[in-house]
Amino acid sequence: MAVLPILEFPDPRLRTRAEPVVAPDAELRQFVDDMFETMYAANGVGLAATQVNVHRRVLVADMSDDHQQPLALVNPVILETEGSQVYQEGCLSFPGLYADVTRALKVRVKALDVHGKELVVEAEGPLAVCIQHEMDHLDGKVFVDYLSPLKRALLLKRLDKQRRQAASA
Ligand code: GNR
Ligand code: NI
Repeated sequence: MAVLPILEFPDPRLRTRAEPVVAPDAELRQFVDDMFETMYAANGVGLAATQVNVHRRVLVADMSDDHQQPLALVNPVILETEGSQVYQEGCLSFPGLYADVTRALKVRVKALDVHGKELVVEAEGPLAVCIQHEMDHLDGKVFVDYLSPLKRALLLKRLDKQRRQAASA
C-alpha cells in the first residue's frame, strides 16, 4: 500500500480526460488500494485517479466516519439524474477552498467493481455530490469551473494568498 502524491491546481494534468480501464486486473486492485489509502490519509471523502496523475476512469469514495463504506467505481457512467441540490464542496486539489455548487440530487450510475463485475449504484445527497465531483475529475473538470468568473477569481486569489502565507511561515 502507498500514499500517492495529489496534484494541486493549477497543475495542467488535472485537465486530462481519463481513458477507460480495459480489463480490471491485480494491478488495478493494487492501485485502488493505494487510492483508498491516499484518500483516507488526506481526510477526503472521495478521490479520482486523475488527482494522483493516473489517467484511467477510476474513482473511490467513502462518506462514513470510520472507513466502513468504501466504494470503488471503474468506468462509471451516469444513467439517470433527478432533482438538484446546493452543497458546499471542497477538493483535495484545492486545499482550504470551499464553495457552493449546484448538482443533481440523485444519480444512478453504472460501473464496474474492481473485479470487473457490473454494478449499478443509486446515490442521493452528499454521496451523489461526491460521485459527480469525482466523475468530473475524470473528464478534466474541477468544482471551481461551475462558479461565476468573479467568484472563481476571488477564490483562487484566496488560494494564492494561503499558499504565500504557508510558504513564508
Ligand atoms: O474530500 C472531499 N470532500 C468533498 C466535500 C464536498 C464535496 C466534494 C468533496 S470531494 C473531496 C475530495 C476530492 O477532492 N475529490 O476529488
Ligand atoms: Ni476533487
